[in-house]
Amino acid sequence: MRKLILAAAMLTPLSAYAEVKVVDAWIPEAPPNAQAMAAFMVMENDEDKEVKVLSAFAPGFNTIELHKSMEVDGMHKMIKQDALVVPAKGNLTLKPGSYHIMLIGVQDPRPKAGDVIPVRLDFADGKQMTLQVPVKKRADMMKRMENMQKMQGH
Ligand SMILES: [Cu+2]
Repeated sequence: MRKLILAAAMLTPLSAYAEVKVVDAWIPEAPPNAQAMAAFMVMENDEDKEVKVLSAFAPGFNTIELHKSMEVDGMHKMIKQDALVVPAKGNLTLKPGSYHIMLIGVQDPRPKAGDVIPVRLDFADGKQMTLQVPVKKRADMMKRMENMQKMQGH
């Protein structure tokens, strides 16, 4: 009986979570010499209180960090974040030029377009959610997003 329950839990769709729903998750395919990759997604929070992601995990990488890209004195920098905060009744968008989950130290075999990487989010209340995030060619996705974020750095 216990085994059956576990199996059912593992089949739960990626976005099923009491407080946060994740949509449009993707990881751009990286050039062969890149040491890191990034995961992007939109986190939607229907609750009356904010939700915090404190850390993340994905197999095939040495270190996972929460980052925000920003311009500091005219330089493009990535600032490590203690948490990704999804506001109450609001969204947090992880996208190029802004918040992202940094996947550092790419191990072999290197992920390529068409692969799916399980990315686990660890929330402040102790809950976890694992997303099946597709790797996609950056050019294809950027073309699609172009109209939405013309003002973003890259
Ligand atoms: Cu980063």
